[in-house]
Amino acid sequence: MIDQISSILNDAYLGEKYQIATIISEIERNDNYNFRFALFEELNKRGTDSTALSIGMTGTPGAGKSSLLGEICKIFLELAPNKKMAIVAIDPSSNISGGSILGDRTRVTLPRRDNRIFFRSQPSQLELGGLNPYTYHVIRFLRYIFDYVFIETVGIGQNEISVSLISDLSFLVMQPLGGHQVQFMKSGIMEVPDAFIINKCDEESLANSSFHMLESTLTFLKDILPDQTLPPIFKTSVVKHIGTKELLEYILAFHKKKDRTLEARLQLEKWIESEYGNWGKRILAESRMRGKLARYTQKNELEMNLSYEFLEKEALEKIKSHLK
Ligand SMILES: Nc1nc2c(ncn2[C@@H]2O[C@H](COP(=O)(O)OP(=O)(O)OP(=O)(O)O)[C@@H](O)[C@H]2O)c(=O)[nH]1
Ligand SMILES: [Mg+2]
Repeated sequence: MIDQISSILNDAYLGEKYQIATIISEIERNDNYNFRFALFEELNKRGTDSTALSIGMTGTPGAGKSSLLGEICKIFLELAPNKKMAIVAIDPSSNISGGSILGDRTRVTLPRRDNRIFFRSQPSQLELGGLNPYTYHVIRFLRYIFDYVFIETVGIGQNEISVSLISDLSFLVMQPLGGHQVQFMKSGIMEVPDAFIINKCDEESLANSSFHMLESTLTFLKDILPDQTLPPIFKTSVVKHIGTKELLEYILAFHKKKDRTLEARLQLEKWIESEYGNWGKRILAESRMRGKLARYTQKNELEMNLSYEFLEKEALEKIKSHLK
């Protein structure tokens, strides 16, 4: 597989779905280090992922995240003629089988044949707060190939945080008068989403009352919001095609990219913690303090992307030497 990366990537850049899926399947394998190393080395030779935008769409089950994304795809093809977008939908794992329980794909029709759109579904793993351990690498890969990478997840507590870590822009999707505002406040994650979407605003009166309810909740909490400014609230209806164009225009005009260096470091830390617990995290922190890993943070962005795998290797060696 590794010796074919270059030719597979040629097709992937053209939006060939089979080849993109082949690469993702390799990334999702357990023992994927060598493949990833070669893959990101090759990707970095060809370009950067720093211009791509990753967008998180989180919300309670049934809020209409998939429907919205389906609608966004259609408008995207018209509104952004030279751009490409991918969607990664993360399904909650079934407690029983560990498999995926959502029938998402039957409900939402995407313009699948178009090479500018790519869709992928990933089963989540509950112990990691809903995100598959390989989600980060999949998103990282897709950001090289696509201009916009959407991540759909069900919001059940910690999920929002995991998703926001790999999103440049994160939305919380709600239903009108769902009482989510209160739940949301209770879970103490008020500062996480960058913007809100109230979907199913099929009727104007319902839309407006929900809008005002959310707005007053946010106004009340304004002082603790990151910039102390109110995040935007979008009112949408997929059924009546209301507000979805404005939503996509907002996304297309959004240029603030998060620091990919910081993102990589946080993801590595998260991974080390899940594999080796606090002990592993401590070793990682100690070796960084000693300057061993400092060069990681000093590299420029292009080299940076490549060096997640370098850093991972270094961290593992460090940990293994402590195990001896
Ligand atoms: N009335 C109305 N129904 C909608 C709207 N958007 C979605 N729905 C319906 O809401 C239901 C759930 O929609 P989905 O798009 O599957 O919601 P989801 O948030 O992706 O759900 P999960 O992936 O299961 O968490 C479906 O029956 C949709 O047809 C809308 O704007 N108005
Ligand atoms: Mg869905």
